[in-house]
Amino acid sequence: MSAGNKRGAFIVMEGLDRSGKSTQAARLLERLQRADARVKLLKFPDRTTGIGITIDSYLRSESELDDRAIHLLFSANRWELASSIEESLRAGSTVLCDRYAFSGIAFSAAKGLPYEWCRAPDISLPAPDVTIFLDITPEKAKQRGGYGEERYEKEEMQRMVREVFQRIGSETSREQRWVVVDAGQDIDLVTEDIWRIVEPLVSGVLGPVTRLW
Ligand code: T5A
Ligand code: NA
Repeated sequence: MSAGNKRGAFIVMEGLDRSGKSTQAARLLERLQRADARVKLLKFPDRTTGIGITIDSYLRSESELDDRAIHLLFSANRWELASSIEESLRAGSTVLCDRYAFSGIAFSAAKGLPYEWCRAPDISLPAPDVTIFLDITPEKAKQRGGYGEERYEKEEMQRMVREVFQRIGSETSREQRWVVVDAGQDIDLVTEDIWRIVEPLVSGVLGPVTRLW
């Protein structure tokens, strides 16, 4: 994988809480590094920025915020990093992102905010070349360690979130691909499924970065 003037691929991992995004993102990072690709791993929410600290406090139920206000903060947290994502892609780095705008819509719409309203603040963010949706039932996700500590980690909420994710997937264009992976499988099988999606993407030539939505 020689760099040349080739731009980097933008890969997003999405899924319910405990679907295995962070585990798989770490494995993919390592594999891409071994394959000699320059790669950056990001995670949203980025809890380290000023906005991110406010989001973190909300998620831990240490503070309350209007549903619309927190939605806009999640989006602003992505906009804080949008230009650096684009710069990295242009410089030839692969950008791997643990959650993105799709989570923004899924969780807020699941709370009852209008779907179209939820999409609006993320219009024209850099669009991923592929979104890998780690699909798992809320029942199975719940059996994994630590479920139940943060605000949205309740089975009924996760069920609604999954339905919105399914709608998002069905509306995603062919250019901005949405690929579903069975996240209920053994960890190594999930890793292999993901690599089969990513390998051709990072070794191929990509057109210009597109925009949401
Ligand atoms: N949110 C986020 C919004 O509302 N709006 C937004 O715009 C955004 C960006 C925080 C919350 O914020 C919401 C969504 C979330 O509710 P977060 O910090 O990403 O988001 O929190 P989680 O998604 O919950 O992160 P987790 O770390 O809990 O889940 P992961 O990353 O999906 O799962 P992971 O990899 O940590 O794995 C969980 C456990 O399962 C095991 C792991 O070892 C680990 O113990 N595991 C498996 N076990 C069996 N089989 C497998 N295949 C396994 N894969 C992993
Ligand atoms: Na969580």
